[in-house]
Amino acid sequence: MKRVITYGTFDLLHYGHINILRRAKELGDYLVVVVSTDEFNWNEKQKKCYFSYEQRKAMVEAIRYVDLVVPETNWEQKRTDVHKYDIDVFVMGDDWKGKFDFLEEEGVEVVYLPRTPEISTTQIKTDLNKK
Ligand code: C2G
Repeated sequence: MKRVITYGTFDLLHYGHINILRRAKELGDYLVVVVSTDEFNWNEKQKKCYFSYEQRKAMVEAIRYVDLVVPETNWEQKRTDVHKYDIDVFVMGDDWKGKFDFLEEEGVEVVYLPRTPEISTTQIKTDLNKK
């Protein structure tokens, strides 16, 4: 049983998110998705989510590739999460390339996957504001 983990906000869930979750699951048998809480998003990423953590959690849980959704409350938890959830592979989009290589020290394979171009939550909001 190869266990994969990935992190994100997943606000205004879109096909770019689905693409990375599908590819992350293809790297193993079990996918843990760590979704940023509202407080973490606001305090650490200056992101104001449209959907609350509970709403974003429910949507991510509904995705066929996802096996478990847990909260992300701080930047530091990755080092312990990979042991807590017995992770083999850590996956992020390549906008994070290099940022989490330290997790290899914890015996985890670190994989950065190409982002889906042209789509982002910011782009969706911008386009909707134009209408
Ligand atoms: N993503 C993607 N293609 C897009 C948009 C997003 O592949 N067009 C990927 C990102 O690279 C990331 C995941 O989808 O791996 C979630 O993206 P966000 O919800 O924007 O998450 P982010 O704000 O990057 O938070 O501790 C890590 C952070 O929680 C990551």
